[in-house]
Amino acid sequence: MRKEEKVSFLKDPNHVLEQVIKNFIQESQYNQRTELDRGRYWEEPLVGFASGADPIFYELKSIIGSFHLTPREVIATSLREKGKISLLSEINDLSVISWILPASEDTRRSNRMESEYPSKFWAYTRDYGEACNNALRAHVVQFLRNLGFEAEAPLLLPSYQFFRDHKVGWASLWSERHVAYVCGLGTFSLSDGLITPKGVAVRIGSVVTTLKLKPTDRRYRHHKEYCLQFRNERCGKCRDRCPAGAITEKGHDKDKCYEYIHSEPLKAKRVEYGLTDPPPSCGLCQTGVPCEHEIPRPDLIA
Ligand code: B12
Ligand code: SF4
Ligand code: SF4
Repeated sequence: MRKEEKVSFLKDPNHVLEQVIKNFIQESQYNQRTELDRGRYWEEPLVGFASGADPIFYELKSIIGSFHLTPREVIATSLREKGKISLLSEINDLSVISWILPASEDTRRSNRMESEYPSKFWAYTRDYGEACNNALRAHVVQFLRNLGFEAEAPLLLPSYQFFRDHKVGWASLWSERHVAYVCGLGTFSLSDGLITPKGVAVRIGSVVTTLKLKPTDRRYRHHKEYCLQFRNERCGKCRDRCPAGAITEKGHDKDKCYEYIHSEPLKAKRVEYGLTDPPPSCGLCQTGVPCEHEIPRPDLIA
């Protein structure tokens, strides 16, 4: 980075980081759907920030479980894995960067037309679109490290894992939906999906850093505020879309969802699509619903 660029970065690091993330999605080969056609996996991202000391990160230890890492624990794990844990006592400021990658219009349209299996575009987005998300995580980390800050993408830590917890069921050491919620990017829903201003048909990424950043305002007062069902609007379209019966008035049954997306017919479908050892996908509850690509309004219920 040239001297003038560094000065502009230090003046408004939030803006520069937002541009770094948007430029990556605009320009990176990883976002080209070359495996299928000339399309793109992701549309322009949304970016949000939080202070690493935001009290919600500590509340997540009770909302999710004591295993859920705070931003400080992420940096401590990162330093420990690099044999540099002695540096931890020198660290005061911590911030979290979160981004939303909205699925492209044609991917959403194709999945909207399905009622049993994910469309080919959706299944490829789960594989190659997430590989693009991983490349973006590594890119943001490297950008910050080159400027002399500590930075880590929790999902790239060798010790990162997801598992079935006895209290909350399927969970992980770092929930990117909860982190995006803290960064002002959206709220949860009846289907469990995070509804953002670009809808629910998205994937999420995040990085923790020692750079001080201005937190994004949270424009909601309840963690399910954007979902019509929780605004007394009676929607439940995601429930009708789920082929596994995993969504009811009570919410999302993670075990039923997990079993369905790991079932033999879905595996066979992915093989038919040409994906050899693919991670599972479905996302029917995230397409063909009023929250698909925006914060839903009551008049969007068909
Ligand atoms: C485990 C996992 C699963 C499990 C369980 C999902 C779940 N509900 O947690 C299974 C296998 C079922 C699954 C399925 C899918 N997944 Co998944 N999965 C994950 C993973 C690896 C970890 C999630 C986690 O840690 N959850 C923690 C638990 C505790 O969260 P929870 O139970 O939903 O939380 C509830 C409570 O905490 C509650 N809550 C109660 N009180 C309070 C108070 C406050 C203040 C707050 C904030 C919340 C809160 O709110 C939540 C909703 O009720 C993440 C990647 C990651 N590391 O984040 C991806 C992730 C959640 N999956 C994702 C996707 C896209 C999918 C699928 C569409 C599959 C696909 N790709 O086609 C389906 C969708 C299922 C659905 N309806 O949500 C995306 C989510 C996108 C979005 N818009 O939300 C993620 C974030 C991956 C990514 N990096 O983008 N997944
Ligand atoms: S489809 Fe309706 S009920 Fe389901 S998450 Fe979206 S807004 Fe909420
Ligand atoms: S991902 Fe599929 S199985 Fe899981 S809740 Fe959504 S529609 Fe149902």
